[in-house]
Amino acid sequence: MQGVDPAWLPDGAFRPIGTRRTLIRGAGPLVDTVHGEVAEACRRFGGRVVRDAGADAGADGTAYDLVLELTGPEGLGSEGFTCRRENGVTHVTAFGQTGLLYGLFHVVRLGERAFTQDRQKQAHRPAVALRMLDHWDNVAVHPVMGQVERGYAGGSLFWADGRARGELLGRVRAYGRLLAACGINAVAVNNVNVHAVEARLLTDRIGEVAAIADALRPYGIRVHLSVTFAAPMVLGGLPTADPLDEGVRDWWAQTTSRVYEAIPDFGGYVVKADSEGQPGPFAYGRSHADGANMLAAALTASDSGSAAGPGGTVHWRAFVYDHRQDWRDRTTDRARAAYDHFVPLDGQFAPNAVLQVKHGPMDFQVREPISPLIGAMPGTRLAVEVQATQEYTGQQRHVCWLGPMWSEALRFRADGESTVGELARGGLVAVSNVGDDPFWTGHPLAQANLYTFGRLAWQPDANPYGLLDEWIRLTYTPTRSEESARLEAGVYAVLSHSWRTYEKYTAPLGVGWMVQPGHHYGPSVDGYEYSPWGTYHFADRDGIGVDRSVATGTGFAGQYAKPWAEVYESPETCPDELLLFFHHMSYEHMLHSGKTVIQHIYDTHFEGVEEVEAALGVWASLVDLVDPARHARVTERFEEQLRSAREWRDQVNSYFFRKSGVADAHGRRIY
Ligand code: GCV
Repeated sequence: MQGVDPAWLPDGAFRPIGTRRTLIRGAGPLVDTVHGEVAEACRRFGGRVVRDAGADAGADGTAYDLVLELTGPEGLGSEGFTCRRENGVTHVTAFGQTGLLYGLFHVVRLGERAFTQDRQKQAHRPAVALRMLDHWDNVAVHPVMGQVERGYAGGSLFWADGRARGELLGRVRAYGRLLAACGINAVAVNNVNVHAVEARLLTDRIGEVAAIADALRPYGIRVHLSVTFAAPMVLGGLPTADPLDEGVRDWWAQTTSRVYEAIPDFGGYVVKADSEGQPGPFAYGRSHADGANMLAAALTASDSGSAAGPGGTVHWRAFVYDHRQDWRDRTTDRARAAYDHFVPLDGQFAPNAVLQVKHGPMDFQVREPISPLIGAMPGTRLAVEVQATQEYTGQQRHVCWLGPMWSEALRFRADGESTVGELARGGLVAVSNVGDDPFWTGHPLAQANLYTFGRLAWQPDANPYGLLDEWIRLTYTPTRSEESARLEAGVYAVLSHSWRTYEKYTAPLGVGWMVQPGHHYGPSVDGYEYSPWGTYHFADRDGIGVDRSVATGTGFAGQYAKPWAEVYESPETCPDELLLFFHHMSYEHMLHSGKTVIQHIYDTHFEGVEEVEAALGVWASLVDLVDPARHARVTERFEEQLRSAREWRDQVNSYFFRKSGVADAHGRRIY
């Protein structure tokens, strides 16, 4: 696609396939997609592809290098596949068409190795069935939040100034291709804050959603829609949106059935209710299970008989808290809210209702503990939500690769036994970081977050650093050269530690929220201290942090199962990086690291800036190896990152020096 960065699917990644002979066996629209991919690669590189729906592989006497075929069930579901290489043939089999597509992209990832090393038959299937991106895209430009809420990659791929971007449907298809190549299979096309224009996507504007679904379907991606709970009133003219009212239930059932007429494989609804001003069931004295189950029933009724496979699902967000808190009120703790609201409802949600939970109890800060809801609702399907768009992690102006953070969250064992697959039975969801920017993600290196998310959703216990290597190789060095090793090592050095670096120069030890209010970019230590948002650090002359212990604080630590409740309850056992999330500590308190809290703050802030300087140096040294436009874009972003990191360092260090009066042990410059 002209002028658009190929990201992790550059032409060169298809060379090993495109120079060889491939046989494709099977029929169906996604097999057509597979064929189209291979044919295009052969056109470019001179190989050959044969489409054969009947005969045995090789029966025509041709020696094939690659055979991709649909076969009978092997217990791998519609998305799984097997791959083996023997007697000079690489063989991919799948029961479902989507599995065959994923098998093709697996071969692309292997590159030359797919054709040079024998391998025993290996089965691959996703650990999590739903691997989804939520776009916070508005149809009409919102006066405060703009076209894309918390979007840092230009405009929306789907919408502009109140209309669907029909001219970009080719790009939407290319987006679907990128997503399939990292394993993502669902996209919600509009913001969870559903404003007046966006509400109509559900009814008279559903055709625009159907056009997006058509563009994504060839890559195995189903669309979902964010809807407003008040839709029966704002769209249907009913006097109420009470989920137990028969008229309201009928309205949802009929509306949903029209959605399925337009989009037979529609994925379902995403709902933000009773949250940050969005309407919800509380207004009618109903529970969130009542609300979710009403929509689940509408989706079940409408989907019965559809050939689309698993039915529609309602993704009901658990991000419910009081955003009009009085900062003087020390009894309310926002971190507790989701657990307090939802755990009593465990077991009451319909089978096709999924509770979508942010991975931390607050809101995508650079460091949070895992949400105590995860693992506490065994009778409910949960989806875990992470944020690829870097709202609180540098807004795609800073390099901040979030793979290790997500991996830590996904590896967390609430009770020491359950597995990620069980915890995320309802799926893994990321808020998308993509827009109409030529590099897709504004900062070209932020593509690594999207790729890593997709691959982790497929295999949550994968080593994130291995996935980073994979992304670098595909994106930067699909065709090996003498300089490949230098280029790969350089990009790896810039990205691999970048989350920790970002953490070092921003809010310390899990306390969070020291950002500029509203847009959330750049430092403001007291920016949220006297606000209604429930986001405080309580720094005074003696210490800092929020006491969330059971013994003397808000009791939040007690929401965890053992052993975590005990680990977090005491400053003696609480991990350093979360200490100020759980406890109010004196500046002179000695951390496990052997440093005091205040010295840790000074040291990490100086180190963070030094690490950005070093990363910028590494990036500069790659100038001869990286495409000039990509190199220039990253350099420009790095300059801003360095400016901003210095601002963070100086504001945070000066603030705590002035509060505490404790000098830096190394006598460095603090203002
Ligand atoms: C879409 C945070 C963000 C909001 C976002 C909200 C949510 O509060 O700042 O922009 O709204 O999370 O997840 O619903």
